[in-house]
Amino acid sequence: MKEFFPEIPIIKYEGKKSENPLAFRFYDPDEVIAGKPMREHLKFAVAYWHTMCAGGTDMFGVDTHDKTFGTSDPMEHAKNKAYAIFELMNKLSIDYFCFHDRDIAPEGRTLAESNERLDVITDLMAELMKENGKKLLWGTANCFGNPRYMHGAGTSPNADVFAFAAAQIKKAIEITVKLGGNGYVYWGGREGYETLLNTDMGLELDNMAHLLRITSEYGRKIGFKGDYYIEPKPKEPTKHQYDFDAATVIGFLNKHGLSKDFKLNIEANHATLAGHTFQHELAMARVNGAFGSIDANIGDMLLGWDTDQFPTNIYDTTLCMLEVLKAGGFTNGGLNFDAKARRGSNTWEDTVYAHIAGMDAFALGFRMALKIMDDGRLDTFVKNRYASYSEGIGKKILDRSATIEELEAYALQMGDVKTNTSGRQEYLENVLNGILFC
Ligand code: XUL
Ligand code: CO
Repeated sequence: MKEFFPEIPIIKYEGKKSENPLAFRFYDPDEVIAGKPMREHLKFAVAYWHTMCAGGTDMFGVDTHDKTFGTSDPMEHAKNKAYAIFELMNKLSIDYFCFHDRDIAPEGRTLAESNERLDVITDLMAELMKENGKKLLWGTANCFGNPRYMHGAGTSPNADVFAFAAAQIKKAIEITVKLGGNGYVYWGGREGYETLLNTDMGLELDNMAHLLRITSEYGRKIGFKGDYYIEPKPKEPTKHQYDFDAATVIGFLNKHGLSKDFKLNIEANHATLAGHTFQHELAMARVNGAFGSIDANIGDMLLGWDTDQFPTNIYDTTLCMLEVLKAGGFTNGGLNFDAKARRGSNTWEDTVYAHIAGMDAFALGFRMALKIMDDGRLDTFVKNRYASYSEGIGKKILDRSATIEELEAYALQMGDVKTNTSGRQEYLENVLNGILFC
């Protein structure tokens, strides 16, 4: 196999005292914790679009990180990226990757040419996956980058665009199935609007549901056994994205009879853009039976956009992993680093440092989440807080046997609520700190 990063060694676990920047301090892939190796609990994935494609371009300047892989020929470039991502995954002990169709093979002049290019690259990928023992966490279609999608894909006012998007997604599902993908993601790229002065919202939402239905049914027909995910995001690129947050998407799926076949891919930075915590979005997915996968990153609270930074905040990763454990762990999902090194961090060493930082942050968060569960104080507190539902009128409310008349008679006889116990928020925050740092 061609080597693209001879300067990067295989990253090993050296324990928390290590000061070697090219080593893990908390992530020990083969350490068995809670019944299985850490790599199976965390299921890290490399995001093709950031790690192999994005070179740091922003509104004010061109790429700072050279990702040409030594060629200007588009297909040669695509092949080199494939070799390079497997080398990186091997060196970082990452078992999974995720891609958009256009990340792995450049778009051709026609849909047929684009599809042929995908066939060539996915043949190579299938070989590389086998050779290196790597798996596809999920695939997706980029139905937002090309100018044809300027008004959306499934929600475009132009029926030709809807047809093109359907065909593009069909092919993206086919290659996901070909590569044994565990999941397929729909992120509503430009599915939203800028102004209602030019928008038929009802028609757009119904069309979006129709596109999800026909493409997901097609996937099942050709043998897709994995999970479909919707990835909520409230804004960017459009002002009003239809898949605003977990609750909105769950309501939409229920309305259109799609909830049986769709789960959610929760992204940390999308949660905070929606005015929620990462933990809130994960909990909302979990309590609705829709928890699926995670795009692991973090935003900057001082900036109002999707900065897609590598996650290094231990509170965030701990509370995230606590939710994952409460959901029973990942099944088909995992932790995909939908994250990029900063524009100023423009070397491959930086990309590797960034992945190490994210993996160690999640590994530490996972260890801490288990510690919180073992400790039990937070869980016990929550259980006791709802103790009034375990007997008397509360029990009758919970088993739904109390009628409205019975509740009224109870309230009349009570006169008023006599006690309301403290929520003890500050005490609990301190308990959490104690578990994390003592
Ligand atoms: C965009 C985003 C996407 C999806 C896949 O904000 O998160 O990269 O994860 O289309
Ligand atoms: Co994402």
